Amino acid sequence: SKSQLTYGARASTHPNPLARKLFQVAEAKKSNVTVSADVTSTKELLDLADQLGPYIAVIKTHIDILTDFGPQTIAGLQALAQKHNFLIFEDRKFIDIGNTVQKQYHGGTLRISEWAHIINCSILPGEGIVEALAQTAQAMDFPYGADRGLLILAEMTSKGSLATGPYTAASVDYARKYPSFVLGFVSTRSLGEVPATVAASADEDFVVFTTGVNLSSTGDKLGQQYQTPQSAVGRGADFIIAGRGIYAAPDPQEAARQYQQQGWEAYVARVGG
Ligand code: 6AU
Repeated sequence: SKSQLTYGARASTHPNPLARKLFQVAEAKKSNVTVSADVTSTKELLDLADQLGPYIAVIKTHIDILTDFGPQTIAGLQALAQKHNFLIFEDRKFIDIGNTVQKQYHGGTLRISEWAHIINCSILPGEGIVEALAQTAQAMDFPYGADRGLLILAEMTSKGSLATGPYTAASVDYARKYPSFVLGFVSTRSLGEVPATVAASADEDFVVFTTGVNLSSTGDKLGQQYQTPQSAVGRGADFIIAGRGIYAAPDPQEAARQYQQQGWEAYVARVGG
């Protein structure tokens, strides 16, 4: 695995342009934090994005939980992404037949393909979901098509998750089959050791996003299970995703700074700085 290398080194050699951009942003801002901005109004979302922008590499949205989604949501988010140099990840978790996910990804009410650099999907439907989403991204006109990427939801953080074993191994197989669109995984660890069927190529460098990161809690009442930034990065996370640990803190900006610092220190330790 390439997880011993610096983000800068991975940015200069990665075959995928969006992965290069991710690593460049991380390096430039000294942040591997993705904030999961799970708020329910456009104002709250944009306020958070503006406040936390300096400390994060990526903002993760659940755009369908907003009560007032509209063109101003997207315009605002894009302007702040420019202002603060972060990327946008819509956590839509596509999970359907190819024909349906293409319509959910491109067009519709949410127009996700137009503004989300990163999306994710479950592979429960099989390989076709990855192929369908890749087709849609690749058919888009410049500048969109060039910087769109997918994270495969290879594991889940919730108690009793069924995303294990053969499901996780198939996630690695599909990532290897669609390297120009699949950036990597949402998983709790690096998946290099998973017994996949498709062999790794020499330049393989999947990006690992690990969620369920929280400094002050071990879980919630609905089965969420947390680990710390240190633990996540030690297990292979390249980007740590924190939601309530940041946005529900008494001072979200201070919390973001703390996750940034801890995530970065853990990364520096991993690459032997
Ligand atoms: O830090 P939290 O618990 O407030 O929020 C965690 C965020 C939520 C979940 O929808 C999401 O991460 N998530 C995911 C993702 C990102 O795909 C997968 C998973 O296994 N667990 C999880 O919590 O927005």
